Amino acid sequence: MASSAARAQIGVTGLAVMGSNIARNFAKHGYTVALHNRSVAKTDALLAAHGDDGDFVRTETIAEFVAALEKPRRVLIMVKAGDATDAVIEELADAMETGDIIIDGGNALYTDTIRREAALRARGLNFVGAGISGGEEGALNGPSIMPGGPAESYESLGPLLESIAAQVDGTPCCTHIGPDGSGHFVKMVHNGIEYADMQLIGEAYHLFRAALDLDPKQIADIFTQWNSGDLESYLVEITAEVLNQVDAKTGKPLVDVIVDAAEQKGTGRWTVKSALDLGVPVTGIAEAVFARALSGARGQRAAAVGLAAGELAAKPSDIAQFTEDIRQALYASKVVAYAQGFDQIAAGSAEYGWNLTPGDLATIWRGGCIIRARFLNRIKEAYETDPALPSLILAPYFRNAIETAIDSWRRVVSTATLLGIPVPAFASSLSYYDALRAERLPAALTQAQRDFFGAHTYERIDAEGKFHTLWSEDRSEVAAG
Ligand code: NBP
Repeated sequence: MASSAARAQIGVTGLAVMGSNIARNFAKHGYTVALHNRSVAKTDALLAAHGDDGDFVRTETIAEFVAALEKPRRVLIMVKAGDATDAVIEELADAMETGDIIIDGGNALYTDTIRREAALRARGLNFVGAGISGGEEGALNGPSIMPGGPAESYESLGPLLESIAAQVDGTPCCTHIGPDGSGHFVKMVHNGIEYADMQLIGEAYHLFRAALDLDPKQIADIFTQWNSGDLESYLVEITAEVLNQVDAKTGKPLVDVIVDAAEQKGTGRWTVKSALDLGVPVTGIAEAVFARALSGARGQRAAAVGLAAGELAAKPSDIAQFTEDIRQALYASKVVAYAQGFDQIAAGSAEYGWNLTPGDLATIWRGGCIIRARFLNRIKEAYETDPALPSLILAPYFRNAIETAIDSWRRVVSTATLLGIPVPAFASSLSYYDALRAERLPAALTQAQRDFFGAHTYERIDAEGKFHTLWSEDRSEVAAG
């Protein structure tokens, strides 16, 4: 620790778990880090516990904090998203100068980032909304970082962020995403995909228990085995660890003593709301968000226990075959969830004029973040081969993978249905796939109905233009103006 001459290369304000760990990560990489927190106690606690990690500058006020930084100043805000972020930005902006850079590393809603970037640009300041994934462990040892904002600011900021990010095959899991809110938008969709991935893993686990009567330890062994194949990923790895955990108090598997009501902080919901606005079907993510909501409706669920199940089928007798079916269903459904997430990113990019590069995202999600997976190498390759892929599902690798998985996928969804086991994400992903590949959809009927009650018109398969049937007259067809 040293005096507060203007020598710190980066400042971090907001020293709760995320901010502290990122500050330590910068310090471990040889940067001098100015520290600030609203309540000084957190700054001192960090210095007491980890002051030896590197060169820190302790500050108490925003004025001291800003004065401790080299120009152009770079300040990373790691406070609670929402009003707290606005309050901190306001205080900082008053103390900073033209050309300085304010980075918001919190989980901001991307529309807030768009608003903040425009307001700060008007004041001559660079604002970078940076999505950061990887939780506290990632923050300390290498997160995946998704910085948006002005490209010029990345010239000065990029090398710092890239050095503290996770590295995969020598490539940092950090790149400039695009203008204004694009970094937080992409982080939001990343979190949506994370919701879908977790839900799919949950459904696989539930099938093992309810359809095959396996216990958590046996299921942990299966996930461990899966983690050495195509499904290798952080979430599959930690699932095995979680399922192996025994509760010290009862001696039961920990998963059996945890209340089965999933909570959510909101980024999954944001993803679905944004997808609705953009008109992108992110069915896997939406099912995951709704599945958490349903699990949380504890009163309703308690009242509904014992409702008729109907006649249920016999459980699968070939455990090895059904285990393989579940693996294939998980993989195929995962491809759908990612395909939908990438569609949403493409739609957001078009809507806001961001010009995003999907392959870059697959590259920086390969390490550091919660959805890191072997599979992302394949997505990276798919977009490198064809940056304009209409859907990830159409990339040869994934097309073939689904072709291999399709029979298993159908067996899993139909077996689950016949056993009364809910698999909303597996089933909706399969329906999405079937709808995407269908030559005709019932949407023609929808259009006719809309024309019937609202004269909303329709297009014909054999003529240009819009048409309307005179439903309440002689039912002849007229060209619509
Ligand atoms: P929290 O989200 O719990 O925020 C606590 C920090 O915000 C403390 O430093 C607190 O200061 C500060 N703060 C608050 Br609350 N209100 C403030 C205000 N009005 N003015 C100034 N400071 C204020 O911390 P976290 O879990 O470390 O997360 C930080 C950010 O990173 C969040 O936006 C979060 O969404 C995001 N994020 C978290 C994770 C994760 O895994 N936890 C992952 C990725 C991103 P105080 O000490 O004085 O109360």
